[in-house]
Amino acid sequence: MATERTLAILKPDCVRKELIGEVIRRIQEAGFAVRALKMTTLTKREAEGFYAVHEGKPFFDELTDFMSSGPCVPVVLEKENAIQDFRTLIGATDPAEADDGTIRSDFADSVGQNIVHGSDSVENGLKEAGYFFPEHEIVANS
Ligand code: 3AN
Repeated sequence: MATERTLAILKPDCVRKELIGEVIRRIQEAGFAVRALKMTTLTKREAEGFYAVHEGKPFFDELTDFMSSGPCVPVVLEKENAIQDFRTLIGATDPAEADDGTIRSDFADSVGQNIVHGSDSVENGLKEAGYFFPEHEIVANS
């Protein structure tokens, strides 16, 4: 299996609930290597750029308001099969449908405020990591 890159974002609700450490602990325990990490507050425009694929959807304004409502923590992760394995670790978008023991099932309040983002394809993992980090800020080994 190939090593893949995924971009996680610990969303503003994760930061507000003081769950940064707990979520990163679960991510590392599941075997993901942390290659880059920072805390940043997105402007509304930056949130709109990141979620451009959802432009025009009814929840776009709510989503980008929320994502720019406070600090978030983007994290570049690598692992074999990272895209699928990360989505399994976080659970379904709607926490009410997420499997028991997943991050969203344990900590998320709603489909809009669901603690963590994960890339949905290998192509988007690379693209989304580049949205937050130039390649020279992504370490090769940890
Ligand atoms: P995922 O993050 O699980 O890949 P997507 O790509 O379907 O989910 O949705 C992108 C983001 O948009 C989600 N993280 C979620 O917070 C938000 N979102 C999706 N559906 C809704 C909705 N019905 N109402 C509010 N926010 C939503």
